[in-house]
Amino acid sequence: MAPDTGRTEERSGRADGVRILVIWLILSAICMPLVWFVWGPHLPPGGLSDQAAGQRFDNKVLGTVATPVVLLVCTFIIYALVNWRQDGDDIEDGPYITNKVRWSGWWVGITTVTVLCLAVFGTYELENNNGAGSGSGPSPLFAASGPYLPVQVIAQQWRFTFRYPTYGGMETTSLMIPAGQEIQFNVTSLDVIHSFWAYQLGVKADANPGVNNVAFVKAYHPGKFNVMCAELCGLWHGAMTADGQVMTKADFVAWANRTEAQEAPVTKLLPKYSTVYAPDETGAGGTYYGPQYPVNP
Ligand SMILES: [Cu+2]
Repeated sequence: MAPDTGRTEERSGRADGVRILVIWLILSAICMPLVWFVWGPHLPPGGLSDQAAGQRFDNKVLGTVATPVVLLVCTFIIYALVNWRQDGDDIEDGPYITNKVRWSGWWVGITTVTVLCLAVFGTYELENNNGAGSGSGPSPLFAASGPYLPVQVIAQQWRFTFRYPTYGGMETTSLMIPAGQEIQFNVTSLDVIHSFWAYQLGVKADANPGVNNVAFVKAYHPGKFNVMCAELCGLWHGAMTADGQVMTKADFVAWANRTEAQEAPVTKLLPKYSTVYAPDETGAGGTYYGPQYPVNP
């Protein structure tokens, strides 16, 4: 009797396996296109810039690859709950599964290849994003070509300010950029480590004191975006936000010229524009703003 039972169990086990496989394949065939075509266009961070669109593509790829993995786990769990429930109070452990070397091999092999491919894909996409996510320092591996507008992002506890070296080195508290033009962000800090995160632009770059971290972005069309700090930097880290706006080129030039003239009396009190600021060297009185400025509470 014993050998017969074993063979019957093996046959029914195989039938279960085939059923799980078929359910999984059907669900994957339905859900993968849904993730790519229906959910994909709504994935963050949106499509305001070249870099944001690139990150949305990455999220679509990762989401679509993750779908069959999630479905396999869910299918197996639900199938087991429905079909292999043990009735009654006498609950015992099932038989141990041993000597399934081939299955273990497939499992380890497929998951290893998947993870390694995603690691290569992710690293390439991060670097190929013009420094918008890789934090490559002053010279990103892939830099934007063509003329670009340099904008400096200065982080400090707990505020971002923005300097425009081509507009007299003026400093503003909101980040304005023109659409349709490459922008070169030069990100630095005056004190601790912060992280400049312009969410809808798809730019996140660490702001380190004494380092010029360069990231490029090209916005497609006018629109608003949020700037926030993405590195826990002290008590008011959560309040370290700024407004951002993409303007048409003409509007931007008009705004920049107007602001440069307006701010001229203040700009001349600032340290000379530099890619990094060491308090002792460039900041009057040992601070960026100098003793003539009131200290913020
Ligand atoms: Cu911060």
